[in-house]
Amino acid sequence: MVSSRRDLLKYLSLAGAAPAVSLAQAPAKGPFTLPPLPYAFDALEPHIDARTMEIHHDRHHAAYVNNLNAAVAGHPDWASKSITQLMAQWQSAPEAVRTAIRNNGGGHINHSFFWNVMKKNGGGKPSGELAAAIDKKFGGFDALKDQFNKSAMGVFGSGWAWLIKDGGGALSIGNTPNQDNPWMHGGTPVIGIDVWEHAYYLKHQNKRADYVAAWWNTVNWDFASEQFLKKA
Ligand code: MN3
Repeated sequence: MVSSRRDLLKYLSLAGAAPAVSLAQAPAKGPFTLPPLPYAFDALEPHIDARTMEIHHDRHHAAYVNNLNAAVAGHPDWASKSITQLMAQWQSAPEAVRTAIRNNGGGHINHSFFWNVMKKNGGGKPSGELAAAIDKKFGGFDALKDQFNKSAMGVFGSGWAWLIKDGGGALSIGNTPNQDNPWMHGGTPVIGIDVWEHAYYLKHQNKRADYVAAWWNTVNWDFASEQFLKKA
């Protein structure tokens, strides 16, 4: 039992561990890098709190990047692929690193997308061609929200809910477990929400529905429209 700080330092020293543990992630060494958050940590307040954003970006996303770089180290053919190529091809990765590429590559691309699908003073409604496509497919924005919320609430454990454009341009709503994502299945996400508890627990504890409801106030519909209009 370690009973004091001095004992702890002695214990860590004896165990060969570094006595000072920095909470900040070391810069990634490898082909993949952590993109900066495109706004301040507190930009999404009060809907998503600054502390959650800081931990989520600086630690969780950083860890996915570091672990992805570690996974492709020693596999130059995989280290040279883009993140979307990794997602499309992960099942043919060497068995020793396949799961690491799936989970950490997924974590990297999902979070890179997630930061951009939110913005300060976001929310409101989609417009233009995206709004027209949503009306046609779902019968209106409220119906889309209802179906998307059900999908987000239907994730058992950790995962994501998405509005997806498939290769033929059709919209659909679906969810994925863990860090799996539409890029793995040939789709393009239009919007997506992280429903891992780390995305909301500090502010909303176990109340995922409250977080999902708050999240709609952050959506960057301009970014969503760009994704929808992208040529496959
Ligand atoms: Mn997350």
